[in-house]
Amino acid sequence: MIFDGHVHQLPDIDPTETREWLDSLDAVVDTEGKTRARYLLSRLMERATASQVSFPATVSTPYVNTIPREQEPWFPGDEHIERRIRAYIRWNAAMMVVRANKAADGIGGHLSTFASSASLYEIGFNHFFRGKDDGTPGDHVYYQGHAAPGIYARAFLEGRLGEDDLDHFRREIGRPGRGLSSYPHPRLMPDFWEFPTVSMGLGPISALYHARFNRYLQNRHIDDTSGSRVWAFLGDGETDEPETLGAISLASREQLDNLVFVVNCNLQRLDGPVRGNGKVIQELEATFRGAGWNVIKVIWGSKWDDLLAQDKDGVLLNQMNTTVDGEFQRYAIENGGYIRDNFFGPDERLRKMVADLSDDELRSLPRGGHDYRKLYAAYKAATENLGSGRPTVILCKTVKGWTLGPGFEGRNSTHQIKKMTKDQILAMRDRLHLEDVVPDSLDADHPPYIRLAKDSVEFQYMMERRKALDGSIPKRTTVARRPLDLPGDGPFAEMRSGSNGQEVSTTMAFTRLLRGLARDEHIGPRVVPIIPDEARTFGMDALFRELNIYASQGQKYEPVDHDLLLSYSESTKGQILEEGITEAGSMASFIAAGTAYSTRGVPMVPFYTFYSMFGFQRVGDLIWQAADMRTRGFLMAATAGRTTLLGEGLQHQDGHSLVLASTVPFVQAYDPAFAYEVGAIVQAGMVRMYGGGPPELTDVFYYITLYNENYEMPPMPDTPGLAEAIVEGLYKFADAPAGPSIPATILFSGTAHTAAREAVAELAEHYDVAAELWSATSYKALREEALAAERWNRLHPSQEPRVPRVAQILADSQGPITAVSDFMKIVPEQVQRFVDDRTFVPLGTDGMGRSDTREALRRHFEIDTGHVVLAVLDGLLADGKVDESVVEDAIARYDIDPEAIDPYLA
Ligand SMILES: Cc1ncc(C[n+]2csc(CCOP(=O)(O)OP(=O)(O)O)c2C)c(N)n1
Ligand SMILES: [Mg+2]
Repeated sequence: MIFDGHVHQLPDIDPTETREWLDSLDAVVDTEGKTRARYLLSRLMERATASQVSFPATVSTPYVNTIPREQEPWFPGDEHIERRIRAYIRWNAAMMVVRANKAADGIGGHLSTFASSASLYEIGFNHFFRGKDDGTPGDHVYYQGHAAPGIYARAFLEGRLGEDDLDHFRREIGRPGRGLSSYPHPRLMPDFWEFPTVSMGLGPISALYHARFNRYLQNRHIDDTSGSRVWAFLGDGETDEPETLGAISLASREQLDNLVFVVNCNLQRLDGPVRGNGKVIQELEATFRGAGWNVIKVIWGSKWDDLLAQDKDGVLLNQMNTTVDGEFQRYAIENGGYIRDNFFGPDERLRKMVADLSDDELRSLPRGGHDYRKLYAAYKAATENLGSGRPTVILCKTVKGWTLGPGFEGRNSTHQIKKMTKDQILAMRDRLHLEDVVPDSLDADHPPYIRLAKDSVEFQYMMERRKALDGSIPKRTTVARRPLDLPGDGPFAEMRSGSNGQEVSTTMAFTRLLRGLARDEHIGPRVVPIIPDEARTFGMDALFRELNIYASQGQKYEPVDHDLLLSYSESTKGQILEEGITEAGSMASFIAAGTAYSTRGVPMVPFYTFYSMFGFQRVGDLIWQAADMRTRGFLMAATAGRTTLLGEGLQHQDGHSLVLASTVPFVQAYDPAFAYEVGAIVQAGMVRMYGGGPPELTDVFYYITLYNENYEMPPMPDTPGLAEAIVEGLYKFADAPAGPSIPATILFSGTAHTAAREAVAELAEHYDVAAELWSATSYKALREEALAAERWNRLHPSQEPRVPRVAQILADSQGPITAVSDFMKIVPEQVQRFVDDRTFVPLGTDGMGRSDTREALRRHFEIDTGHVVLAVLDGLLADGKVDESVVEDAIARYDIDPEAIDPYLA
């Protein structure tokens, strides 16, 4: 590849010819100037491309529309009717926000985002977005979160929502499932919204991985996704987010020509300009082109075409190229005179070009993003791009607050304005030419919505268009097109049988389970193992050969380890999504797979296994989004525990993700100690999420810690009801040893079971204490059940109080309770309040991690055997069952330094 002058490193085989070309160029620059030289060079490059002379693409093109007027296709719609429909929708969208803020001051909502993007959506609704009414999943459209009022306004015009619905925008309480959520939230409006987008950046990255997951389904012959395009609408300010741009190279690498990003470049974000001193469209063009995307710029409306056609000297183009966005924003709010003087004024040739145009005409030279013909051309080009292997981004220049009037358009404050005076409302009406449907006498506190008669031409047109495109959207459905059978018991039976003397970790056990499930005749192909670049850490590289790594283009090379049994095997039909080092991307894949039951009617079972430290902490917002989106699947938090993961230190050792997990409703968080616990939880999870049932039960996902410490996995005791107890969060693991006389109770989770078991033996031998052992698999589950009971009791004072399950279970135990885990103390403390008749001593790993051996770390964080013994005795001291000397004896026996620094502070 020859680039940027590096040609000097190659031999020149004909210096005379080279000289001639260079001299010609010099002559053009000298006599006709740089603009002409640039023009000629561009023509040469065009010709080279046409002659298949490969040449690296430039990263940016001039500041004009990518599609020239002469290449615009015929517009098949009825311009007039579409303009009317757009005006009605613009009106209703604005009025619903105005009315909402009249009814409830401060309730919020946004006027200007949709105002700038109405045409971007309407072109899609009338001509491109495919619905689901033909029984296929249609297109997957990610609407920009702040444009939600416009989407509701269209649904209203189509008759899907009523006036009362619009009046409950942002007032959802008391109307279960019938309020209109502030933004797209499937959790709140499960029959309407599909994709949450409002946390900036999450929409784009999710859309991108969704397009990729569709290809995965296609290549693996699980579902024909060829009829579905993924459209993602985003703001130009939103492209500041690393999630928005951070994954775009994946889209070209994976040849996702089923993906279209539409960026609403209104040049503004919340506080002010996106790039006041630069040009966001040019910057984005360079970024996307550099990443291999097909970039379509829609900058200027049709009226500019005539001017550009006159631009013989390139002065207009030069002005377009050199005017910065901050100045363009200014032109959006100034009058025609200002534009004449400042944009066209400085150059006589430019001024002459617009001499025939009035100030008003100058002022209304529109931007491309408000020109439906230009937009139609761009969208059509994007859809015809299928087969090129290139994803498309359409960069549309718009005015923020367009048609809302002078107080809104292009103003820095426009994003936040939610109210309109009567004059502003009437001005908007006039601007939209709605005088015939909105009277002067309107009540500004309660401006009317425009509703269409069913026999009006606009209604007929709009509905006919949607019918031709397979029905109204957005619409979320959960009809299983390809149902899933639950797995057989085989893989779980293996978990229950224990490791027969072998020392293994729960991670290794889980890998066996995963392999078993992937081989299962019922659900095997539906299992989606997802791993960021960490399979070897988890011992999952064993699956590479067997399940293969998904690679859309197969494996074009012989892997370096081809002669090994566990070689790095990629294939088009590969099952594993080896995502590389991107936890955000892996989460986006998890969401795409875990929502396929709805987006495609094809339930898939993702197991995303990752470094637990880089889960909730790193991509917590995506996990929150997953919960919003009703994702189903398993998040497997490997290398869990602040002390179990030795050596790696502060930035790796996770002792708090379970605390973070406790903040997300619908997350089923577990901290299992043994393989059979992992098996029981996964098996129950399968049944719960994929076995049918009401959405409040099925629409959850699991968070399960996995450890890398090896020990023997005991077989599952055949106690009746044990599997259910594991799922509920707590069960008795071992009775107290016979002999000693002072009862006590120890709860353990995960790898802390070793210290707990050793402590039982020590307590019996040295302190006459008979401690029983309980495995606490989920404090979150116990707490949530207890909170529900507590709430019920408060609300039903005269009825028999419910006893929280954790209290019922622990009523069978005796003595003070010591709870130990490799996580922070606040994890077991979640249940402490509900057993407050008992002394409760939590032990945990509060503080930042550090590198050392497990023994040293557990001593440091005070969760080793000696500390468990000490904690039990301390509880007994509080209960008056032993005296201080006994506790002091333990401090001495286990060589505990009472003056050691508190690990939380160290
Ligand atoms: C992660 C995140 N940070 C901040 C916000 C708050 N916020 C809402 S809208 C907005 C500005 C959006 O600007 P842009 O993307 O250009 O959208 P538009 O101009 O079309 O409204 C910001 C910062 C958010 N929603 N999400
Ligand atoms: Mg913007």
